[in-house]
Amino acid sequence: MSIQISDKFTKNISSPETCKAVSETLTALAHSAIEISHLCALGPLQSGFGALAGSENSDGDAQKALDVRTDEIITAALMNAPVAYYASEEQDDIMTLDSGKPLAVASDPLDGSSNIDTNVSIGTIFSIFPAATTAHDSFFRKGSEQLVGGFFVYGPQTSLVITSGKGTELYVLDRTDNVFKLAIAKIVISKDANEYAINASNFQSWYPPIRNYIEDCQMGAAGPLQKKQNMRWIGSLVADANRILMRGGIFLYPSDTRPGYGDGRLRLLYEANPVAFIIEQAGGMATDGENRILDKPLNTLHERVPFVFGSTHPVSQVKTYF
Ligand code: AFP
Repeated sequence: MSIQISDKFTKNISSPETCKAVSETLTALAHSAIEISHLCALGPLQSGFGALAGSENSDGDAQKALDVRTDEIITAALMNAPVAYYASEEQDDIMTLDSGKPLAVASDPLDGSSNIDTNVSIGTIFSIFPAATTAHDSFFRKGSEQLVGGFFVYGPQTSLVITSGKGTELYVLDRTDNVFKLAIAKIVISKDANEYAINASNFQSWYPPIRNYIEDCQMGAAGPLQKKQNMRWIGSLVADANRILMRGGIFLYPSDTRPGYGDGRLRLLYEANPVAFIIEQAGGMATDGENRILDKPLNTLHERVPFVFGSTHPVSQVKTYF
């Protein structure tokens, strides 16, 4: 057993069959995460680590060898789980594993991979839906229809943050027996916070609402926010999201004027949706700057979405700048 799933987590899942299928799928993903964490921990000791795979993903991003290897590990694991369809950042189209199975999984197998060579925490983000009658309909829906949202972090701790709609839990891998164990039964994000996360090098490309908000953050106590603000930007979504879950704050990856960034950088299906589900269940908020992420229908498999999430007060404040 690679994870001790809490009763509260499984209790929230409607039917016994779906609950069993979700538990089996989570166990398969946890087992994959243990293998992936070993690969990340080996780092440069493994040949070709961090090297480019010589291929590109759906967005034309150069794929790292570990991106591709991680996707292979997860694909193999899901083939032995009750999963009908799999959508991955690393694959152009949806994979049909077994159309008779009850679940559909979307994943960013290795988010933050541009950090692989720098020993910064990276992770695997995933979303579990009930399988629909077709592969397309299993994913082209609102994020509010997710059964489960989760992400693994490969960092000082190998951890799993997850929700099934009744609060957000933290599991940590106990390496003495290689089992993910419940560490925090209910994560609660502080309503207010004085820490913002954004890639400030894009300042010249931001549209006025975000530029004005960040200028107010930089003015701190002398400005309308009336408090000194701190800034953090790790450049790894799971690491920034994990920090915000633990100590509050706001994360912003807005749309900007750069070519290809008209809808920001992060993907709705397998990045924003699962993180938004987790953040809301921890008492926070997740929007595209103005509108709730989980209400947004998916129109293209790898579509991007401007992404603002974290403590309720600052995320609500950002809305007033639009
Ligand atoms: P990579 O997977 O290419 O490293 O991108 C990571 C990411 O999708 C997300 O984890 C970060 O929050 C964001 O991109 C960082 O983007 P910038 O490099 O533009 O700051």
